[in-house]
Amino acid sequence: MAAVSLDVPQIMNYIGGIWQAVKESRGVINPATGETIVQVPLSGTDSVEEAVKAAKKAQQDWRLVPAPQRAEVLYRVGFLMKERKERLSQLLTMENGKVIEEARGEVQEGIDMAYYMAGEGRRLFGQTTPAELKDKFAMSNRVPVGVVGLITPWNFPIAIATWKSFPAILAGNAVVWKPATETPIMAYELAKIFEEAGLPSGVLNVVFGSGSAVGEAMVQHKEIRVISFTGSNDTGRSIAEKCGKQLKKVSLEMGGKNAVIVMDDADLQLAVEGILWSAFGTSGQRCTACSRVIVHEKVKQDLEERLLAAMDKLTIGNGLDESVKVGPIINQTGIDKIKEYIEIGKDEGAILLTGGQQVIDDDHKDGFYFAPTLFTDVTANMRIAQEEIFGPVVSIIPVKSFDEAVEMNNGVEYGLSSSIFTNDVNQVFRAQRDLDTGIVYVNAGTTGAEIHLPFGGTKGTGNGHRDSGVQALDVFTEWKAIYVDYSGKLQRAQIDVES
Ligand code: UN1
Repeated sequence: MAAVSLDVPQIMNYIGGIWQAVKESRGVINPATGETIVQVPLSGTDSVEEAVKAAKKAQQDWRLVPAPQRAEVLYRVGFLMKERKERLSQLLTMENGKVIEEARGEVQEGIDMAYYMAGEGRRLFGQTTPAELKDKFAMSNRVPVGVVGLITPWNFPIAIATWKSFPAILAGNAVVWKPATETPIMAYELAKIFEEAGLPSGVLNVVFGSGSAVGEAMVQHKEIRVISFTGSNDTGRSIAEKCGKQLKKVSLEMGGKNAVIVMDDADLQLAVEGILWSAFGTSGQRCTACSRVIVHEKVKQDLEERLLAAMDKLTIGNGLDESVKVGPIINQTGIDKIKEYIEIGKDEGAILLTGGQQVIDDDHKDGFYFAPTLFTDVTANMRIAQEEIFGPVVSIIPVKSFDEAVEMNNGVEYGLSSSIFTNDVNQVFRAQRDLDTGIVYVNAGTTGAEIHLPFGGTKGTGNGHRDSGVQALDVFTEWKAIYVDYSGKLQRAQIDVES
């Protein structure tokens, strides 16, 4: 299956352009096989200190490099990623478990982001606007904030890293990045690509380690002026509190409890395909994964039967095998959390139609596999209808009308993604207006965001910021307003205005 291997036995930090080993490390497990594939450094706060120093120094020059030239580096990063797409994809499957087709999609998302953000090097638009006084010029533009801290998750170890690092670097910042310890290979490969693409030393610094050591040191560091985080709700909230005390800008991208709504006029077979792809792709370990199906009662039984038939055909296994549709869960802790929710669902009175178990037969016993699971007759207030499970578990919730479906969709603490299957144009337009999520799909599942649109959610999913899209630049820049008075005399705004 795997044709590629890492060219180092141990992953190293990348600080000030130098690859550095640290004393402590931990094994990284391939979730499909249980094998240790590489060692990841467990750095201390001293590494963060060093990375911030290197970043601060490098940023002084980097901010003065014209943005179109900064963009050249990103174009080269994109080319190199494209050249290595297959290698990166296989390594991604090995460390994260997602099936190879999805891994290729994720790497492509990073390539897209490189080209898109590189294009921003010739835009980075500000505004010019009339001034209220004669012989006076007014404009605004974006300036980098300085040193920014990125904390990225294991479920999209390369795409999310590109969503954050590319706009940060393009805008003239220097970066200190803590990737998830479960998936350091993508970070190592991306840092190597940046190095080969000619990024000046110190503009990107990668420090591997735990959230409690490295993450905490980044959040508390005075010189890091922005933290951009994707991960769990609890960690995000705690980061926000700490950043709030320091008046540090923080961008949070957290959980979801995303629903597919299936109306009674929907193309049911299409809905089944959309649900399958968005619920069981990445084994449900996406912030955007569908974990609720809100279905009109008239088509509930039909939909259930079709879903069960389709789920029966899903092959579970090592994602490097092209025929496998559902890969492993990231680790045993992930499995345990899913198991806990299965019990909660049963206790709450939901009906388990299929799945609900870890897969531990001879072919799967060394990895961490969980059977695609379908609950039905779930009601709004059950915990399985409210809380993020991060696994291949879907709850069917019957409703009687469009209005009830919208209310059900919105009645959760999260607001990342939603979807509706219907052929009624009036329902389509009402849905896109009324579904309280940052992303809405019509006649498609809840996953598949494209990188040139803003990615993020309402309510408990985040704190109002967006990853990717041109909006990502708002996280990594400050707005500066500039007034040039060429009248040769003192002109006082608001006072010397002729009326
Ligand atoms: C995530 O789940 O954290 O829209 C990111 C999607 C992908 C990105 C998901 N393009 O599902």
